[in-house]
Amino acid sequence: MSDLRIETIKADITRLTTDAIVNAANSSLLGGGGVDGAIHRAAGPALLAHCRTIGGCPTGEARITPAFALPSKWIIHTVGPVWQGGNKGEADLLAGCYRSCLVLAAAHSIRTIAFPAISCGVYGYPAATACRIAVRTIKMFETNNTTLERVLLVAYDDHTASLMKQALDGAD
Ligand code: AR6
Repeated sequence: MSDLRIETIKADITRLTTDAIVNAANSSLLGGGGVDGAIHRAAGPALLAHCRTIGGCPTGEARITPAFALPSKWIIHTVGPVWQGGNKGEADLLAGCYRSCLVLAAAHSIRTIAFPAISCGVYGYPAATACRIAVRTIKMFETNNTTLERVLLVAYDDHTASLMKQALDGAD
């Protein structure tokens, strides 16, 4: 069981100074709308140039890049599932996103990491369920022998902020 400190805030993730921020990307890793667009705009064109060398990322996995012009050091790009009704493995894939990001963070001696609500925008995942999956997966992450200390769940709107708070309060 994890001894990570998990907190939630309402913020623009591109402004945060955590060691890493997570991008809710698509499998091309070549940018898009939502938080992905905001991160690419704020990081600058060097991010896209770097992402072109990666060759994409499957749903449920993650890839790490420098953060270029952003205040954080790293961006961990993950590809959430598109919500298709809940019977297409969406929950496992979403949990895989959080886990893969934490594994990469641990491998890069990251202490603090900020997650947006992966899949809860364009990809249509019901946000209350997604927030519970996020909290459960982070709590289950084994932090023995890692540098990880603190995880921020970042909401961009009031509704998502209250769902993240409920998920945290309801977690055992
Ligand atoms: N800071 C924090 N959270 C944000 C920000 C921000 N600056 N901007 C949006 N959000 P979405 P997805 C929230 O649609 O559902 C892209 O086009 C937003 O309110 O960004 O995983 C990619 O290229 C929502 O709660 O990501 C993919 O094609 C959450 O971030 C696709 O969208 C996720 O919304 C991925 O869809």
